[in-house]
Amino acid sequence: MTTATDPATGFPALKALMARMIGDEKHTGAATSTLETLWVLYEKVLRVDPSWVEERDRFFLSKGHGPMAYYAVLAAKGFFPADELDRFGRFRSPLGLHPDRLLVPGVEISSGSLGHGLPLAVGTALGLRIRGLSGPGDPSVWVLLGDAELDEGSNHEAIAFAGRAGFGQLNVVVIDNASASHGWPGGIEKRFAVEGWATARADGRDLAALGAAFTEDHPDRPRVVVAEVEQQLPTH
Ligand SMILES: Cc1ncc(C[n+]2csc(CCOP(=O)(O)OP(=O)(O)O)c2C)c(N)n1
Ligand SMILES: [Mg+2]
Repeated sequence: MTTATDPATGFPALKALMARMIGDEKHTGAATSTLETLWVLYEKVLRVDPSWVEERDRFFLSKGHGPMAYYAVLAAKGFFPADELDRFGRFRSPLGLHPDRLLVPGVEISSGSLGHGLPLAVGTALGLRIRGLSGPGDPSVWVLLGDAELDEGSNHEAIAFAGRAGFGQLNVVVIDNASASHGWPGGIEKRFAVEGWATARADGRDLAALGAAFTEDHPDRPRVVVAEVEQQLPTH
């Protein structure tokens, strides 16, 4: 029997972990928009744990501003002690306002400057293929982008190349909170589809819907899932 005082586990436990991060964080909206997606990825999809073996799946948080949900999920999954969350953003804390791959266990790329995660992921998929690691059971590569991040032109070269190269290992999640000022509203999937990607849209707050969307097979082409959440007006 559980009581009201038992500590929460699983997704509900993230709330308490998020609450430990306080201070001058400008991007709380951006951080919380990724919570369900990150949880489903780390709980159900990514083959990654603190042992950090070479055969692990790769996850790149490209939208590096507002990393609180990322840190909460990494702590929940044992990459570092949850006590670190109490020093989030403080002097000499490894948990900076943008993730640093040299300081935070479990972080594959340093990010914060938008527009780099997808090109890096495409290069990683190419590298895995060259090494003969692009068959069934070989590492998958996942990237999380923001809708307004697609305003960065670097993404569009990467989308075109990945589609043409048919990287079935590559998976993108775009968190769509209708914050972009350049791209056509509602047009995110079309920009990927025209380059040969498989596409899907899911409710970004629905754990089961995200789980189903993230586990669809796409052996010969990359896939994007647009995870739709409530609108967040741009903070920049
Ligand atoms: C190269 C670059 N240009 C500008 C910024 C400033 N910036 C920080 S957050 C942001 C908006 C990003 O929007 P989106 O990717 O949709 O994420 P959201 O805040 O909606 O979660 C911008 C432009 C940046 N971090 N990097
Ligand atoms: Mg956005």
